[in-house]
Amino acid sequence: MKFPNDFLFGAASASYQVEGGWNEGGKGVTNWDVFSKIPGKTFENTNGDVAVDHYHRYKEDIKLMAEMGLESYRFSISWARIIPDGVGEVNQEGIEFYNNIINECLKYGIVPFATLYHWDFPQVLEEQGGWLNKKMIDAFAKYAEACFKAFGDRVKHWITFNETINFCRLGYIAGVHPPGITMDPKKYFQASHNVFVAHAKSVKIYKSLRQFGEIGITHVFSPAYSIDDKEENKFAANHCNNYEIFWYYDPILKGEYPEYVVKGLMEKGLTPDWTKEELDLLKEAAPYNDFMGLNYYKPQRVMKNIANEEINPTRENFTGAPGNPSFDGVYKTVKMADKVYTKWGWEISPEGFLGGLRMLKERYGDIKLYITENGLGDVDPIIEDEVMDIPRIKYIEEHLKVVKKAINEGINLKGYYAWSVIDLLSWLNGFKKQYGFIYVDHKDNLNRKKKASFYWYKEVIETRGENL
Ligand code: BGP
Repeated sequence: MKFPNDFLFGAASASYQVEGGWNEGGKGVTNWDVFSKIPGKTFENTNGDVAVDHYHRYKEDIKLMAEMGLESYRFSISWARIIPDGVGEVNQEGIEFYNNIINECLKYGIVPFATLYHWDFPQVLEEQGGWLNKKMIDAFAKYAEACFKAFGDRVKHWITFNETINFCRLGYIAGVHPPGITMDPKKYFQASHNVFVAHAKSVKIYKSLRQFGEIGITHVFSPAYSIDDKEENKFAANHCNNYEIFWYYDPILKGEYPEYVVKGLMEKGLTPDWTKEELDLLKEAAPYNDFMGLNYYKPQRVMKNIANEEINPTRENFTGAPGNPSFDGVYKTVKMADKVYTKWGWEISPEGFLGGLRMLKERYGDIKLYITENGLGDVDPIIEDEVMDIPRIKYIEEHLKVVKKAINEGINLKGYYAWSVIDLLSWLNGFKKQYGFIYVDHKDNLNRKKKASFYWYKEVIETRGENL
């Protein structure tokens, strides 16, 4: 079977991780510009000041994407380039930069898929409380509207937020992302609620502009599985899915929070400060949300937290490997002897992917889905000057097979975006952890080079996945 003609083969990036040009083009300072410069916060104290210099090399990069046959490029817009101080005037130079990106894509027939918020935002807003301050809701909606108006004639696919669970959990529980607050579940739930309201507001604005494109959100998709058949572990996995999936997906797709979590939060005194208007807005906007973007890398193997271990919030403990108890101490994630893991301890499990997709279909029906990220973080071998990223090819191949199978089962999947189109800056793992189809030589002028996976993906796209 070939993938359907309206299925998009894409690849992704995010502004802070590729652009650089951190103080150019009238851009404001972001939370990440500040946070990454605090010693010890990132691996080898890397930051995005230059990243892979996409800001200056976007033409070369998009030309390579076109050569690979890429059908769609998912990139993010940096809020601080568009509205440098968060709430004031629109910066024309910023608009021009993304106009250039978009137009360059369109020149080659590449469909631009834009994310409005992939974690970097104006530092001045962070200093006013960031996502804990309800002012952020209107500030975000205003920024979103400016983007719709500037780019909406050509951009027909919009993602409001990338991975709310990650910037909230890592920002308010683990403290390893800005604003660097540790173990404050009250703030964690408040921040996520404020984000959902900002999403709902932006969806409504987008629809009111009648630009006839689609808008959705991208979430982490790490379905939880019990390590065995013991009731207590099955309970733990279900608890995990409620707190880590349904809490995030329900308000977007059903317009209300999962009862199980709402009850739990009430008992623990963690209910966000929410108004009836906000809850009504979630309900009102839900039917207008066009799709859900899924970032799938790995499932979670979960068991009851028997030893009552406590979270140890260090950067090393929060780069995605199992071994952490949940914020409420109910469950923990574990590494299992019979599973396969990447160099960074992320489980490789195409089956876990399929199982998760089936779970979503059961709960949310035929909602349109895009895989907005999926890929292998690795240290790629260079053999006789060629980047032989064979494990990446294998990883993507196995996951694309799942996508095909899911489509055959009637799951409404409309596109696949590999993470990442080019090697880029990993938030906490520096440049060591590579994901791209295109290699960037940090020892030689950031020169680009096609990897083995580049040629492989090109062939997959050309044949529309027929041989998978
Ligand atoms: C997702 C983010 C991406 C990217 C990816 C890989 O959570 O949306 O921006 O970073 O994970 O993560 P890492 O770089 O930690 O391996």
